[in-house]
Amino acid sequence: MCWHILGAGSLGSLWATRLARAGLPVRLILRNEARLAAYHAHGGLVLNEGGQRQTFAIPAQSAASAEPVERLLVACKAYDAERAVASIASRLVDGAEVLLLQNGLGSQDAVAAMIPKARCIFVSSTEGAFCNPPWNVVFAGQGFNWLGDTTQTPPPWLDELSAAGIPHQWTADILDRLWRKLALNCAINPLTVLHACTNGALLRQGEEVRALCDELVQVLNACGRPGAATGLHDEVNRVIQATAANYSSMYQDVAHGRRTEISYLLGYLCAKAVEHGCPAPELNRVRERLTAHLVAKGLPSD
Ligand code: NAD
Ligand code: KPL
Repeated sequence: MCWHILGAGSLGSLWATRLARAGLPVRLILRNEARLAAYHAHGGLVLNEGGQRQTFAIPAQSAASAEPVERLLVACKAYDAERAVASIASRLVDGAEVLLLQNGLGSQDAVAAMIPKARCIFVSSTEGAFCNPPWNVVFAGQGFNWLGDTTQTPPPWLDELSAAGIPHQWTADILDRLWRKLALNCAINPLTVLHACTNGALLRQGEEVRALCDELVQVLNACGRPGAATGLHDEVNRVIQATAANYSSMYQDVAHGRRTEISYLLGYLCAKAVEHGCPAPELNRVRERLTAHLVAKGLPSD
């Protein structure tokens, strides 16, 4: 069965090139004819891994193609996922498998509601990649991919991921994993933007980090996610230390003038806090400061 990849950016290209390298059938779905022409002019995707560059002439098509889609990896940003899936929804066969790679929460449910006949599988990824220049993906950080859905039954094709060297594990508690990553991102990323600093420099903002973690634990518990709340502050400190020299993904988005995924991180969390009657003054204050910061920079605040 063919892997269709919707969104040939950083993670989409990283998955596509590794699947293609393993000899698996892959098709890129690009937004429109202009993107398709640009891709064809480039002649394929380049994977840059450990200083080695390899080009893969992966077949591509635009969203307007009529080819049926049985297995789809959605590798767009959270704010683009719903519109991107809508653009190919009529091509999905009944029972199609749709892997959702988006960070944060909220976009997955929106996509799943739109395609009720598909099996939506959520992915939480800690791998790191960036594209520079376009169609050239740099594999920047080893990580892991947790996959899961509501049926709890692993799909039979996980061995294809093993063959492609994509580190992964099926998990029965994918939502806890997504909530946990959301909480880590909410504790670290906004502060790195507001203090204009590396993750490691947050060690000097210990009180602020602790206050956020305390509230995050309360919200996670109120939302029925105690598994994602356990030991959160310790893990946040471990991540800050382990990634001390790095700039968070949100810091990098802002630094490059790109839209952030704030609505699917702090925005989602603060909305859930309201829904569950859980006051979260610190989290709301940080969200407001971040929103003002984005507006001042001329960036979307949603
Ligand atoms: P990206 O911006 O590099 O790639 C997204 C791609 O989707 C772009 O090429 C864009 O043109 C394409 N796209 C947008 N709308 C489209 C449409 N309608 N049709 C077709 N293509 C469309 O983003 P990314 O860094 O790969 O991130 C994807 C998701 O993975 C995000 O939610 C991100 O937070 C998450 N993530 C990324 C990394 C990483 O290292 N890059 C790590 C972990 C998680
Ligand atoms: O995932 C991250 C990011 O930068 O988005 C870490 C390194 C965990 C910081 O929150």
